[in-house]
Amino acid sequence: MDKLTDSEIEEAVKKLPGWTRDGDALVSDWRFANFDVAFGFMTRIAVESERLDHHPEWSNVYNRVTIRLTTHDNGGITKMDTALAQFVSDTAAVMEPLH
Ligand code: H2B
Repeated sequence: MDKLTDSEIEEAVKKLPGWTRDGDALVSDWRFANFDVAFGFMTRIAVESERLDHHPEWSNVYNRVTIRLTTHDNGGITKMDTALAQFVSDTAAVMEPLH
């Protein structure tokens, strides 16, 4: 899996609601109504991560979920990260994130 170039990452981030670039990773921060919704969001992402065999670095505090996506196998951002980021944004969109 090839690393994306700087301009490919820039283009991808423009189309990924909630995501920014932080060096070799895509990062996002989400808040929901309560822990139950936040954990449901994480569960959906966990299932998709297993399906893709591509896993997030993340943390959860009550209703807040912080996610960092990078491809460990080659130390950069790849299409696997943009694919999972898109899934995360699509999933968040139906779970009424707080702003
Ligand atoms: N997740 C992430 N984020 N990056 C990887 O390089 C990666 C992964 N590699 N999940 C996968 C698992 C690899 O270790 C297994 C063996 O396919």
